[in-house]
Amino acid sequence: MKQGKEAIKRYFERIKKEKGEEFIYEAKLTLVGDGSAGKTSLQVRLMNKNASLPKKETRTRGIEIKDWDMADSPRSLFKKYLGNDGSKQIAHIWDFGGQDVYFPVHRFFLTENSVFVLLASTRVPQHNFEYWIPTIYQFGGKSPIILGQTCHEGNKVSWNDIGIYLGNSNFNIIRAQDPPYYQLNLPEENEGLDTLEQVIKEQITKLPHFGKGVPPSWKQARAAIAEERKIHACITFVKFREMCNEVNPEQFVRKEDFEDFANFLHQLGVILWYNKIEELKQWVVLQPEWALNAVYKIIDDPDVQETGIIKQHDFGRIWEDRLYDDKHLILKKMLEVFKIAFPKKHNRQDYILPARMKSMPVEMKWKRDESCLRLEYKYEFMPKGLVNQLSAQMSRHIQDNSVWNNAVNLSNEKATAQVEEDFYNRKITIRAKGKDARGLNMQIMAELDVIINEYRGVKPEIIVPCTCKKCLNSNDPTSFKYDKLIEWSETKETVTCNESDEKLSIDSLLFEVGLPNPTKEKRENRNGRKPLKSFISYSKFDGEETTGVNYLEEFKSCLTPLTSYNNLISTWDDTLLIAGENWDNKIKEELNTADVIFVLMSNDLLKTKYVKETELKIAFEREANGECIVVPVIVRDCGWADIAWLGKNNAIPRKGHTISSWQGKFQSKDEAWTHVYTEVKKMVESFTR
Ligand SMILES: Nc1nc2c(ncn2[C@@H]2O[C@H](COP(=O)(O)OP(=O)(O)OP(=O)(O)O)[C@@H](O)[C@H]2O)c(=O)[nH]1
Ligand SMILES: [Mg+2]
Repeated sequence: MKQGKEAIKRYFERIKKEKGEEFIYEAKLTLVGDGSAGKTSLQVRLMNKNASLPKKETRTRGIEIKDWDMADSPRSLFKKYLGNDGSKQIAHIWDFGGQDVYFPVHRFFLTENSVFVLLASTRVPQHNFEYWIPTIYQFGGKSPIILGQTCHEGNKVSWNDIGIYLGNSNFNIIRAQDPPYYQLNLPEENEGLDTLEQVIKEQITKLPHFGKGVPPSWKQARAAIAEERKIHACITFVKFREMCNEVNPEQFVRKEDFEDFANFLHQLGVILWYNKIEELKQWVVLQPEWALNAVYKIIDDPDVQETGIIKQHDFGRIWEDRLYDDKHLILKKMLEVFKIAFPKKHNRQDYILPARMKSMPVEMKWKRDESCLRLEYKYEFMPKGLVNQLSAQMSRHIQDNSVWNNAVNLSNEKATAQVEEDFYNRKITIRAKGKDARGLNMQIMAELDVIINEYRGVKPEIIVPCTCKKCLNSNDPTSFKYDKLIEWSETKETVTCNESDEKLSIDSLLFEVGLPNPTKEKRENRNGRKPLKSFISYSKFDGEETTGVNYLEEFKSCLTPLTSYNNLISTWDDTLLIAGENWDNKIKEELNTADVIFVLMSNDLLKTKYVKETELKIAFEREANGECIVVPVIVRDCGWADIAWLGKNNAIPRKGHTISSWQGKFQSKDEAWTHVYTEVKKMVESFTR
């Protein structure tokens, strides 16, 4: 949000500086829906009303991106929305194969600020919107979704079950009048096409970047990129910078000048640039089809399909085309980062492609087992392939190649676990046994949390099965919702099993599976004291985008045992500001009520005006009055100690050491953070005593 605001500010500065603006009318139109839904048919007819439709047997393999000049269409309803400055008005139509083996690739190319058309055919009874709509929302955010029904043999069908999506304000579904979706019958003289085309165009004009003025230098650089992409599919970010700089050396100077422009092109659907992904941000893909089709080639390869394994020599064979010369590394990184495939544990040259693996055979499924811990995650909307992503994330722990497209067996020295996805019942079951079953369970839950956090609005309900004697041997045990157990634990200690009438301790039920019990932690919190309140002062320039490390998040994670586990201290920083809140007031309020003020020290922090004049000023005034303590945490090298009123404070980690240059002083960066943790813990304990 903050980054967004900064980017907008820079955008206006640029236009002012360059004394004028030019217009780029380009947008990304993404066609989605199951195989044979009619996506390619819509794409060809939008571009040419008389084009012949694809034959039934022709499936789109991989992805096709076509540039549709929207103003060129004879019945164009489009010109009326635009002033005509002679620019072309292009929608980059992304049309991809809808078969479900391709599903893992979606997170790769569904992006924000695109118009989505979601099609389903009346030929099949299922529209599969329970997958598509949340998936679009997860990666496309509030992008508009237009629902289209392709009427097979003219059959119109009532979709009575879509109220749940229309009623959910997260999903930006564009409603037709009645029915609330658009019906199409292209073979019958393009029935419904005009209306759909008009809605698509209306939505494109409403996209935030469409037809907005851009600095003239961007238009020049856009043209240079168009030329370059004719020659190269993928270039380094360094080369991208050089190109922009060559086009206009005065306007492309700072890091942000290149990054803002690259982000803009990514949203237009012109390039792929994954700026938030460390391993990929050094590359700019000028031809998105090149990267996506390289991945599709792997998925579609008959040998790989057979085994689900990509052998080292398969890469050479599948990507033998000169197009892929010297780009194998980045393509493999893409497979890994998007968790489509991952290296094998003992032979890291070979990769596993879970989407092409077989389902878990019945005999491999764990039987009910007394010593087995069990836990279920239930979803209202479940993203596909969560367990595949977990397999990728925890590949080091996969037990003897026991990985399937819907399940995985994981192990550490002291325990084994089986994680199974039941997509149709929207649940994931984790079972664990062995000496440290609880520990392994906790590890799996933590990894699943990381994966789920990448999906907007997906929050599973955690179900804890009853562990009374009767339920342990039953196929249908009583189960308790985790949230309910927490709620009950505030007023009572036990729950009763409906089946056996046995009483079970809530604390033990949760402890056994490794789930936290915040109520218990609160209860146990020494002397019932309230947790200390802390404020974190930091610079946003010490974040991922500029330094490659998010110091604020790393600091907060190192405090987790003190914060979320033991409730001894709480933290506040300005990422917790709510949209619309008066930020200046709120920051001052938090500063004035904090017991501890942490200052994540760096040159960027010291030079921030607001930090100097407000945050540090209040912090040291309050400290001088004995109202709080100020703790400098030195994240990056800087001369903080020479500032008189700062230098007298004891800083962490050890004097003279910083997190950014931990080498030589600590074994690892983790050790540096552990040192910070220990010092903060000592400080908290001295308060509590
Ligand atoms: N009756 C009818 N048939 C259509 C319509 N649109 C497409 N079809 C037919 O449906 C079949 C599949 O259409 P495609 O456009 O290839 O479907 P797709 O969604 O691109 O499929 P994949 O590429 O496999 O994902 C073709 O035989 C089309 O002629 C329509 O509006 N009405
Ligand atoms: Mg197609």
